[in-house]
Amino acid sequence: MTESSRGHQSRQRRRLTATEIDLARVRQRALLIGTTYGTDTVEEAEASLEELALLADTAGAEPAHSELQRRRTPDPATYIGKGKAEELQGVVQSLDIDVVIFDDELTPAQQRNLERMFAVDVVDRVALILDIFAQHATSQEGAVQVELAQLRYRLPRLRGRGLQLSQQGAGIGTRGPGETQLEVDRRRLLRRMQKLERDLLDLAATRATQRKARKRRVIPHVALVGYTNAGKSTLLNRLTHAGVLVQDQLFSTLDPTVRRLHLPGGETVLLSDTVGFVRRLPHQLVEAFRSTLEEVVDADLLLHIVDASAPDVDARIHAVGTVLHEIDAGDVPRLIAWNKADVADDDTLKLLLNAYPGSVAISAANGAGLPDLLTAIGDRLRALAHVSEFVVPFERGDVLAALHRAGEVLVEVHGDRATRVRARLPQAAVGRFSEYASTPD
Ligand SMILES: Nc1nc2c(ncn2[C@@H]2O[C@H](COP(=O)(O)OP(=O)(O)OP(=O)(O)O)[C@@H](O)[C@H]2O)c(=O)[nH]1
Ligand SMILES: [Mg+2]
Repeated sequence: MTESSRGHQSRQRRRLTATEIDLARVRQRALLIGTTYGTDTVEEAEASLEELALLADTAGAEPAHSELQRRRTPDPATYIGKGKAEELQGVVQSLDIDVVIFDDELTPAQQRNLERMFAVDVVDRVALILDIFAQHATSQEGAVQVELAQLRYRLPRLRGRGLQLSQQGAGIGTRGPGETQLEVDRRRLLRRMQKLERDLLDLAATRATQRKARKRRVIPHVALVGYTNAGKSTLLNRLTHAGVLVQDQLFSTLDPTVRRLHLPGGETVLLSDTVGFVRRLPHQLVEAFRSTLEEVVDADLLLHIVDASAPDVDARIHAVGTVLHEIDAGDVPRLIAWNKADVADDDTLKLLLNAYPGSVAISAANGAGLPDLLTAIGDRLRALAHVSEFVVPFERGDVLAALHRAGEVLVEVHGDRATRVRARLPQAAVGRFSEYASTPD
């Protein structure tokens, strides 16, 4: 398409009716701006900017141009330097840009100043990620969580922007369940947030009840975690035929799914899939998704799925570690699976397998390495389980049966009035039998 025909289209687009906005969204042209302020290396800033283009694409915008600014400190008024901003004004016009997306979080004042300069919408990485989540939220809980995160993000940005935004068409950073709230005053916004928080507590209570029921059955729980698009849902589907949506897009999965999985050693575990992580996942989202992410915090073992074909494997592993730490799951044991082995470089795979002892290479797509992965999961869970001794009174056959169900009974000696049992139990189950625990002689 030539520059002039595109310019013509975009002028037409601004006159589209509301019903046609969906189509117009698809063609929003984005200018992406990254900086080296928050990153250790230029490569890391570049990788982050490339990822921003993927995020923009997932949100429905067309990344038309990217700029990386190398500067030591952000400008308080315009984030990038004034000179650079003026230069980019020209780019916005010549490339017919509809939205400028910054890779870093902007202050409300910076955002306002830049919008005035560029005369188009200016959003940041946080708004972009929130926007994708808003588009992908399907369950009631997911929708409430995203709306709450959006309102928390918008609240400090509301002043002086309400009118302006209410007159804009829907675009990145302005659409989603909360958009009409921009027209109401701060008090009503806060009331809405309080209501959402209450709703979320109710929904979380239901989830907690389900989780408690699962815990009573003391089946070990393995949670899939990893960077977005690593292949978590593909793996869950392949192992359990769960039928979870798989897409070559970021943040396809927002809602947790739990399925039973049978291991080669005969054990059954629960395997759960949930939202993927990304560099600098907005803290508003992490906060809002806390109840969903409890699946991860409560797990016996985290199965960390890493896309071994990604160019920045280390940075992604680090980003996942940061989010896990943020949700208090930093101490849950982890097993790494290098996914997409079918397309990853063989030498890279070898290096990764060596660098992370106990890790396994797999392909969720073609099934390679999955038997080894299942064996590794079983081995890790057994290693994590505790061997304890119990004395169970003769008449409590039910307790004896429960011990057999909960774990692996290693030794069972029937005495006159009681049975002595040595059993390997998952950590979560030990407490349930504490009444019958015996101190080894
Ligand atoms: N070549 C190859 N592609 C894979 C493999 N596993 C997954 N994919 C592809 O990677 C993309 C992402 O897969 P998903 O399973 O949706 O990834 P996810 O980790 O659940 O992603 P989110 O839910 O978005 O966080 C899809 O296009 C899959 O087809 C694999 O082993 N090899
Ligand atoms: Mg998924």
